[in-house]
Amino acid sequence: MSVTKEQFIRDFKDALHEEHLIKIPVATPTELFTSLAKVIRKYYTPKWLERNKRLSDDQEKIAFYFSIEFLPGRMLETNLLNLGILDLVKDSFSDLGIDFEAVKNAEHDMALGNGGLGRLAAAFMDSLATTGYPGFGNGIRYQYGLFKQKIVNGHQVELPDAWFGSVGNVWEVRKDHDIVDVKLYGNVHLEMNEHGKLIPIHENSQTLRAVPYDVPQLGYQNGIVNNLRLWDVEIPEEDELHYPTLEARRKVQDITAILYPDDSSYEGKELRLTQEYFMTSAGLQTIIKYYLKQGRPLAKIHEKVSVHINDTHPAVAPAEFMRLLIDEYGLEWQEAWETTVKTMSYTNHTILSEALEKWDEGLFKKVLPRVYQIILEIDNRYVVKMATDGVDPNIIEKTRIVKDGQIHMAHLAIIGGYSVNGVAKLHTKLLQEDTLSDFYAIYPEKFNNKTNGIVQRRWTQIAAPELSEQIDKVIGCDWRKDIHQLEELKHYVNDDTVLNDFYCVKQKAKERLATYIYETTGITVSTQAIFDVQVKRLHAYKRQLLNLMHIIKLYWDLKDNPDKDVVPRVFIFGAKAAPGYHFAKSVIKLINEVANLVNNDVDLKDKLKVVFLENYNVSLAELIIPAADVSEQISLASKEASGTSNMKFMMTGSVTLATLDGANIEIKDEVGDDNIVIFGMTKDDVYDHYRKHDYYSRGIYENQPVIKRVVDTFVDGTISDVVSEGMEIFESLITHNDEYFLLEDFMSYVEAQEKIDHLYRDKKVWSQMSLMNITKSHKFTSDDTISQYAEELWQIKK
Ligand code: 26Q
Repeated sequence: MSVTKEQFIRDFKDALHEEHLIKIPVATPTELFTSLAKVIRKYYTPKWLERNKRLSDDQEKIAFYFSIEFLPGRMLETNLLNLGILDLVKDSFSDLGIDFEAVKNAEHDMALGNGGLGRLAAAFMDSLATTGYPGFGNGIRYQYGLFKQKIVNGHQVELPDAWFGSVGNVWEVRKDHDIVDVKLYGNVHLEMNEHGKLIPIHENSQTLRAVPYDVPQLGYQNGIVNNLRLWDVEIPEEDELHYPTLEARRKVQDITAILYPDDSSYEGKELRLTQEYFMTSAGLQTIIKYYLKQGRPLAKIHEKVSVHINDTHPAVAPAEFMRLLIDEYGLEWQEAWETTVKTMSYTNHTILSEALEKWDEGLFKKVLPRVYQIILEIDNRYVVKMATDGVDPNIIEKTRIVKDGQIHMAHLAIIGGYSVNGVAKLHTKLLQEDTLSDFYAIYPEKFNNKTNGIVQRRWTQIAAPELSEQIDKVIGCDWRKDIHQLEELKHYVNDDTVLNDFYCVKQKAKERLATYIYETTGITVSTQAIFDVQVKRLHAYKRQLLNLMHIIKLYWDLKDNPDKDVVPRVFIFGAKAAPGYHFAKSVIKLINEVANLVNNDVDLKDKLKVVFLENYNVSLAELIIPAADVSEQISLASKEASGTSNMKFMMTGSVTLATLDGANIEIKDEVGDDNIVIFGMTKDDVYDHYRKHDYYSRGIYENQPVIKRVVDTFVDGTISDVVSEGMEIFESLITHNDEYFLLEDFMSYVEAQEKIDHLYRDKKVWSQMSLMNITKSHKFTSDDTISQYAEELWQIKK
C-alpha cells in the first residue's frame, strides 16, 4: 500500500488520541502498540473486505486448513512488512522519538501452538496469502496459549500464558453472524420416517455455541488478505438456566480455555476430544453454509471446497462431514461418502507411535454418540469393501478404524480422504515402508511427500534486518520478493570482502544475543566464541542429552588440560518440556546445573559456557537463530519427521551439525557435503538394531572409557543438586538400554564437534560454508511448499 510518512504520522496521532486520549510523550509502549495496530487495521480492512467479496462472487474453490494449533508469534512486524510500510513506520517512530523495539515488545506472542506443527500451520497461512491462493485457517481461540516457562532453581516451572493481556487480541474480529451450534453427549436412536428412511433422533444432548473470531492473514505486498478463523465457545442464551453455577459455566468455557501443552504423547482425555470435535464441527458447518449460498448441489462440494486435516487432531472431519451431509442435508450414504473422500486430505507429522491418536470407544460414544454410529458404519463398509476386493484379512484387520475397543484416528483420516502426506522425503518414505505400509499397499495413489518450509520473510527481513541489508548490497533487493534469487550469492563465495561483510553481520547478531544473555541470566559470553545452539521442544528423541554429554566431555578435557587449544564455545539451549514429561524436565535441570558447574569454574578460562534461555518461543527464536554459528539437529535418525528450525538456521548462515534425519537430508543435498557436518547412525543402522535386537548400551559404557566417564558424571556428585535427576538419566542410558542410541552415536558426534572446531578456526572456510547455506536456503520457502499443496492436492487457483 502507499502512504506517506506525513499521512502515517497523522493517522497514528489520531489513533492515539481516539484510543487513549493522550499524546506521544506520556504514552506507554502498550498504548503506542494498540494505537499503531489500529492504524494498521484501518489500512488493511478495505482489502480484507474486498477479498472476501471477490472470492464469494467468483465462486473460486477454497482450501480450509484445519489445525488444532496455530503459532504465529507476534504479528505487528509481519503485518507492517507485508503492507510494505515497515521501514516507513520505523522511520516515523524514530522521528517521533518512539522506541520501535519497545512498542514491538508490547505485543504478546500469539502462542496457540506447541512447536513445529503449529508454527508450520501459521507459516502456511502467511504463504497462502503471499502466493495468493484462497486458503483459510480453522482452529481454536485458546484463552491461554502454551505455558510461560520460568526456570527456578534449575527446574522448569509453568505459568499460564495470559496472552490476551489487558488489551485482548488487537487483530481479531468477532463474527456474530457466522455463529453455529455444536452438539455433544446425549443419546441417539433411529426412527423410520414416513418415507421409510431411518432418521437419527438425538436426545438429551448439550448444545454449545461456537463463536468465530477472524484474524487477517496479509500477503506480502500484494494486497491480499486471507482469513484465519478461530473458534470460541459460549453458552447459548436460551440454555443459560442449565448452567446455574459458576462451575457449570466454567466447564463449558474450559473447552477453549487452554492449549494442551504436549506435542508428543497423546492422552485420551475427554476435554481434548471435545476440543477437536468442537472446532471441526463448527468449521465444517460454516463451510457447508457458505457453499450452499452459491446455489450448487451439495454432492459437488468437493469442486469448491478442500478440507485439510493437519495431523489427526481434526481427523474426526470425514465422519462429521458425513453426519452433516446425511443427517442435516439429506444426502444418501454413497453420494455423501464419495464427496467426502474427494474433499479431505491429511498430513502426518510423526512416526512415533505414542503420538498417534486413538480414542476409547466408550468415551467416544459418550461424547459423540451420532458420530460414533457413523464411524462404525464407515468401518463396516471399509471391511466389506476390502474383503470384496480380495485384500488379505490380516491387513484388513490391521487397517480398520475400530478395533480393540479403540477408534484409530489416522485410519479414519486415510480412509476418509484422497491424500496422505509426510513432511520430508525420509519421513514420507518411512510412512510408506513402515508406519503406514499396510495402507500404502492398499492405496498407493493416496501417498505423497510435501517437504516443510518456512516463511523466509520472518527469518530474514524481520529477524535479521542487517543480514537482509547485506544481501541487498550484494545482489540487489529482488530476493525480497523472489527468494530464489538468493542463488545469486553463490558467485561471491570467493569474494573476501563479501565474506567478511557477512561475517560482521553474524557478529552483530551475536552481540545482540550476548547482551540479552547477560541481561536475563547474568552470564557473560564472548562473541569470539562459537555460538552453538539447540532450540526446540525437549524430547528424548531430539537428544538434547547427547549435546549435554558432549559438553561434559569438553569440561573434563579442559579440567585435565586447561591449556588445551580449543575455540571457545557457548552452548545455548532453549526448550520447553511437556509439564507431565518427567524425563524431559530432568534434562532441563541437568542442563542448568551443568551450566552452573561450567560457567563458574575458573580453570576453564572462559573457554566453555552453557546458557539455558527460559521461555523459548517464536520471538526468542527471532533473536537467537540469526546469532547462531552452529545449528544442532541431532535427533536419532528416523525420528524427526522434518524439523523446520534447521531451515531457519540455514537461512541466517548457521552451519548445521546433523544426523541424517528429517529435512536435514534435504539440506545436505542442497548445500553439499562440504557445507554441513553430518554424523551418526543412518535410519538403516537404527532399523537394523530394531530387527536384530542387538543393541546393548552397557557394553559400550563398559568398553569405552570416555563414555564411561561422561555417564558416571551424572551420578558421581560432580554436578550439584541433581541426585535424582542424574540417577534417572543414568538409568535411561544404561539400565533401560538407551532407547535413542546416544551412546552408539556419541563418539561420532564428538568427532563432528571436533571438525566444527577445526573448520571455525579458518575464518574464510567458515564464512564460505555460512554463505553457501544462505544461498541454498531458498529451497525451503513455505511459499513453494504451499504451492505444491495448492496445485497437487487442493486444486485451487491463485
Ligand atoms: C495430540 C493429542 C493430545 C494432545 C496433544 C497432541 C499433539 C499436539 C501437538 C501431538 C503432536 C503435536 C505436535 C507435533 C509436532 O509439532 N510435530 C512436528 O511437526 C513439524 C512440522 O511438520 C515437524 O517439522 C517436526 O519434525 C515434528 O516433530
